[in-house]
Amino acid sequence: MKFDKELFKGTVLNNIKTLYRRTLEEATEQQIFQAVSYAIKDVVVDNWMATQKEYEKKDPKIVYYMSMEFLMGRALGNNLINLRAYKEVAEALDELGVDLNLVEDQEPDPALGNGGLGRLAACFLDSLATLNYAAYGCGIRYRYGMFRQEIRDGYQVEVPDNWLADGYPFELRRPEYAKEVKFGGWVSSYVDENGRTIFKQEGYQSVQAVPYDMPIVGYGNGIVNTLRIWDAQPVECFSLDSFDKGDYQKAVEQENLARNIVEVLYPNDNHYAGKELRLKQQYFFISASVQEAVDKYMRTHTDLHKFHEKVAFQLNDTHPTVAVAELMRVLMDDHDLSWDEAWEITCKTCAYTNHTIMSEALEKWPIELFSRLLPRIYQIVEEINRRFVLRIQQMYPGNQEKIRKMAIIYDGQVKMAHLAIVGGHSVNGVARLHTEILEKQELRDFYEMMPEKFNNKTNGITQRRFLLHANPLLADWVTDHVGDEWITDLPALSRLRIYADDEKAQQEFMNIKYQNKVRLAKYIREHNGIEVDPRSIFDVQVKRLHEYKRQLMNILHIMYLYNELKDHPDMDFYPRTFIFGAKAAAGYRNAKLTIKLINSVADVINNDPVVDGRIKVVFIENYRVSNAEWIFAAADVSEQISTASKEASGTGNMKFMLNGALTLGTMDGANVEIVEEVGKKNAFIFGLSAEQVIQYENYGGYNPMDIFNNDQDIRRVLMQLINGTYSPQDPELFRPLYNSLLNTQDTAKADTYFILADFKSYAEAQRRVEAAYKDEKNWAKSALLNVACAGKFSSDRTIEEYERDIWHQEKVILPSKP
Ligand code: 26W
Repeated sequence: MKFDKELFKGTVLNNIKTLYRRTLEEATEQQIFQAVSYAIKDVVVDNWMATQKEYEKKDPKIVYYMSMEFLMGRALGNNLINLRAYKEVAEALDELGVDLNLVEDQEPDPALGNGGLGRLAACFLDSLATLNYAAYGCGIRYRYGMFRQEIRDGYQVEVPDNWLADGYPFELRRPEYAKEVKFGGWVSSYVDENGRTIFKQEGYQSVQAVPYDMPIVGYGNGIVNTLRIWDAQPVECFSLDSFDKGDYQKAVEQENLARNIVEVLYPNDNHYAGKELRLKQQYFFISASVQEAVDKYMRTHTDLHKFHEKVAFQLNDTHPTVAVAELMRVLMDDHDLSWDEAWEITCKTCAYTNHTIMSEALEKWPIELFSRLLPRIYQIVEEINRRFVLRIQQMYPGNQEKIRKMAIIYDGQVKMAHLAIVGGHSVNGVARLHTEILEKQELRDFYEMMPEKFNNKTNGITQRRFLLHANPLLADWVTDHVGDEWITDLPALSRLRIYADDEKAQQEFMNIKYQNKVRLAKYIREHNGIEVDPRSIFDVQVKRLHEYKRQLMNILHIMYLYNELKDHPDMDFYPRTFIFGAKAAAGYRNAKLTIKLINSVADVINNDPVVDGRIKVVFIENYRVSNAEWIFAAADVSEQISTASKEASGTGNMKFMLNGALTLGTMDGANVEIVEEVGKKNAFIFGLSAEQVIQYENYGGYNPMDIFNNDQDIRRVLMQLINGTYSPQDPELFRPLYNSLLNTQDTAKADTYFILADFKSYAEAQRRVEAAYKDEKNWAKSALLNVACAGKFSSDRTIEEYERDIWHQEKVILPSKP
């Protein structure tokens, strides 16, 4: 971006004047944020129009990334980074006496996602734009995003996230692209003069889907793609007219439907709840997106048979899977294609990404609900199923078991994963191990029937946000040493290897880490009122709270360390700050209780004079993208301790690595590939392997009681869960956590995540961490090597693999690059 500083300053001042009738001195920080954002938007919109014009001219294939979640995080700083204008703008604002960091801090985090899957979608949009690919993100404009987490008396309290309260400067309403979406009613059919059966949905309720566009700025290439999120409006306000006709009831219902549908993001991560409104949300944004994709295609093409040459739908987990049936409906009912024609196009257009093997996450809609809400879609799914079952019978004659396991509709349920696999040409997992488990275990029957569809796409993250923006000190240091190619070519980081043994480099590197720890310590002081020592080891676990991620194992180990310190107050002990950040789904009892436990343990340990500050436990409230950036930059140890086989990939692990933290983890998800890149010596690996875990599971679990009875350290820690050590007012408070580990009635239900089985191995790995940190030079070397070896984990690499194997897009280069 050719940056005219004086012009920019003038625009900001003028924006404050026209938006608020104020001078800079009179404006609030929020008003300054708005004024600065509108000044930047002005530049972005020019590039946006130029990009879309070039797309019209070149007519490239377009990817539609369909996702119920986009965890974008703040846009202002990111847009400045990608416009390559961050430093200039910071300077210009400084001359006006304004601190860009404080301005950025005024932006609400658009948190239209839960965790990994939503953030991955955001990283992918960044990479697609940066790599010159024409793409849309398609999603929902939730009025309330991920709840804000407050901690009161150690408990999580959910507060609504009204992210639109002050107006969001980077969105653009596009009423001209509104679409009607129909729910309920019935399907009537008749045969027309050509002998074709025509289907018509009647007696339905509908809502108007109105898109809002957000610009997705590519890094330094002038490209601006679009995130299109749909708002819902009543089709028509109910009038006296409908009142007179007795349609009053229906009119009110339609208005309520529109109001409810986009009201709130479901805060469940990895847990299917089967809520009717959730299915409405899914069909709402998918129907609108599919209709628009077809309309857009038809504006410049005539032959729908070549649709898949110009359009790809990537389904982000099964949540958008009704797209398969909706595309069939639009092609057949609105555009007169035959079943076979429509089916071929649909299969060639759709592709599905699986993000979890947790069985409680599988979407299986009761046919009663599904057919009532989406009668025409249900008909189509039934026909897809009928034809698929015929195929199964042909391939495995007489094998009823195969039908039971593979049918799309079975047992009164519509199985969305099966629909996604059958209705697309590609199925991918998100890390090598995860894809192997899909092929060998979870989706084995499908893999045997159609192995050609299966492929792996190991996840990645965008270095623009998670290094360049999050960690400016390290970013500058890296650029000084190996140039700035890494910003768009992360493997270039490998040039840092030659500095791994360089003592000066090691010292500079550790000094940067120290400064980032000071920055985080300040944040913790301001937000938690806890004083932490930046010279201690920052040992961090930040991610959604889930039993399989084993935050419980982490805090139990801290309880064990505390016992050690109490027994041996003079023992050799390197000071450690344990940092947690995690939101629990609102209805997830054990997850919420684990948060309470962490805070209760923190209270006791942080205030015990015997500990004398050698252990600090901090729970960072309201973990989200914006504070994550500071946390990754400040971490020494990255806790990636899921039960092996359960974490599909993980992406936080990559963000830590890129910022020079060492992984303490199991051989799970992408940890396997991280260790492969950086070497076992530069990570701390422990615990059961995925294979061992699966073995146990297939043979009826294991008995944690054996461990409890034979290991006095573990026994003591578990007793402390139920003897009031951490809850003197209510010794029974943590009983449910204790029971989850030692359910004495049914061993198959005890410790399903193998916490006791892995505990000793984890404690031993933690001792290795401590020993390693004491050897400062070696630690610095390992940390530096982690950065140097992070090249593989850019989402740029991931996207190029999707391109090579699934999407096959051509790049669009703008004639006049900025
Ligand atoms: C139906 C409820 C529900 C909601 C969200 C089920 C499943 C989900 C997501 C698939 C959960 C999720 O975010 N999975 C994470 O996806 C990341 C990106 O691929 C992976 O890195 C994580 O390992 C995986 O847990």
